[in-house]
Amino acid sequence: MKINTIKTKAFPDQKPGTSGLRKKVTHFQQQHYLENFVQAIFNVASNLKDGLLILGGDGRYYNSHAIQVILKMAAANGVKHIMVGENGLLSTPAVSHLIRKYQAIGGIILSASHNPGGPDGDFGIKFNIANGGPAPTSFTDAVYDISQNITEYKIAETKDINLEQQDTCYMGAMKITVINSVTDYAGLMEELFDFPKIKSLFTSGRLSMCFDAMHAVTGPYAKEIFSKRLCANVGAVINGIPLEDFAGGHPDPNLAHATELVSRLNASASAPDFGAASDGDGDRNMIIGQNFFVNPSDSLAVMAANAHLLPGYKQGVRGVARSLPTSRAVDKVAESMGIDCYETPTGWKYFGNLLDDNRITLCGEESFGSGSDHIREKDGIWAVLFWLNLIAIKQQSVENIMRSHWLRYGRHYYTRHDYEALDSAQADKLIKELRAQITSLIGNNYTGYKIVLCDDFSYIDPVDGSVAENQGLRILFDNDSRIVFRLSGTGTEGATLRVYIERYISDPAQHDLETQTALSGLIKIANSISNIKQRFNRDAPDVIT
Ligand code: VG1
Ligand code: CO
Repeated sequence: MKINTIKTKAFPDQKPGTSGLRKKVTHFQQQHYLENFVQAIFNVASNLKDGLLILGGDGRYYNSHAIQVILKMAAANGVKHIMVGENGLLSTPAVSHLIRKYQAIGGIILSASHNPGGPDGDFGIKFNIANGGPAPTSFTDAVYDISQNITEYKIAETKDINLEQQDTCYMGAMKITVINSVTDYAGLMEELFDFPKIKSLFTSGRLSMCFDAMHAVTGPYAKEIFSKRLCANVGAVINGIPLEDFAGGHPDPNLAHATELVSRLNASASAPDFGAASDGDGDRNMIIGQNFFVNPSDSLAVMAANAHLLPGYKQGVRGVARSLPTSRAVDKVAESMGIDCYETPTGWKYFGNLLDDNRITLCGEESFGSGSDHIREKDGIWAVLFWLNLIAIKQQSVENIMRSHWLRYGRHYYTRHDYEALDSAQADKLIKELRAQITSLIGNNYTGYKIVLCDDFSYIDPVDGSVAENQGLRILFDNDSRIVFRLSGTGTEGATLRVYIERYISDPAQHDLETQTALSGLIKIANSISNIKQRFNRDAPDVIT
């Protein structure tokens, strides 16, 4: 096998964001762009030499091409063994599991998650380390540094590998195993949840479900787990065939994008009892009931309060964690259980140390992500199974489970307003100006709301002492309400400003308000503090979740 050393020049924009390097497909298609970044990964993860690498992606456009390139570069860089998903498919949680199960050195996941795909869509690449979790900032910074000084990369000159069937072959000295994308992951789920109990919900006709795979990676996982192993109703999985362009949609499981699922759940006559969706790479989840939406922050709180009822968590919950912008619903549960609740910056990588150090069992983010110590990623199908198992135990609807939770702990009304494709310089200026004035806001009074704390969130990791600064501007009011401003680290067009708004109401008589109405006072305050509408000449957010 011939190994070529190719001369290249650095690209200035290869700094990974919240979750890997994410750019337009056309950007990745520039000559050497993908190769430079992959070489930088191999340089930093030098222990991949003589070790195992897990490789797969969400099936979006450019996935197959990138996999062949990475295989050839891995062979040229001395990787000993690669396990790759059949047809190049592996969900993010499945990669995390495979890394742990087979003691791999790491994994490469090709995905831009919930961003649209296709030739004009987005592509992305993430690296996960030996614990199964996203590489920490120290690793991604090192990759970026190398990418800025790169002059050459190594690649084998050989033919493409057939990924269409499970098989073992060699590329030079490197072993390649094409594995079933689903089997190991489905096995793990069977260990955590009571499959016979969930199955009896379906076979006795007590529950029907609809899972929207959004033409992304979870289709094969959902069919194997929900339809085959749990015998769910006919039509339990929709949009279950992964497509390179996700049929033109955003594979983003929320009310704005999972519209087919939502209309099915709201069609009174024939509506299934339980609805769920996952994103491009299978790590996010949305849970809904008939005409009822479960806010992801609430979902985490419900999980924390009930995990001990489920087989995989019967030892109880050691502690919980949530990202800064996630509502504090889970804090209430932790408080009443007398366990620790950690507040971290946005992105799953910040949960890794807490999980490895056995400080937490469950963690989650407002962005439709929840997970546990079973792997080191958020996990969409896992969350769906968690809810199904809970329904089987409680014999209650999604709505009733949520309402009884509010009754006990109070309700956190919550919304996120996204302003997309803003001029980056203007968006940076807004954040800078807010940061400069933020402490002077303490004590300000708005009708019914008094500001008691304002800061730019910084986090000191309690396990390794690493520091993450400037993670979001937070404004806390005396009645437990909160506003957070931050810029997205996953967008590929200009800047996306996220405004997170939360209001806590314990009085059950007020648990039936429409969310945007309940939050209207705070929405006005957020705008008057930041002047978003005037600054960017926008009437309304682009996406409300
Ligand atoms: C977004 C979410 C964040 C999540 C990240 C990756 O990041 O807000 O909570 O961890 O996406 O999720 P940002 O920086 O755009 O706000 V995924 O499903 O893309 O791997
Ligand atoms: Co995702």
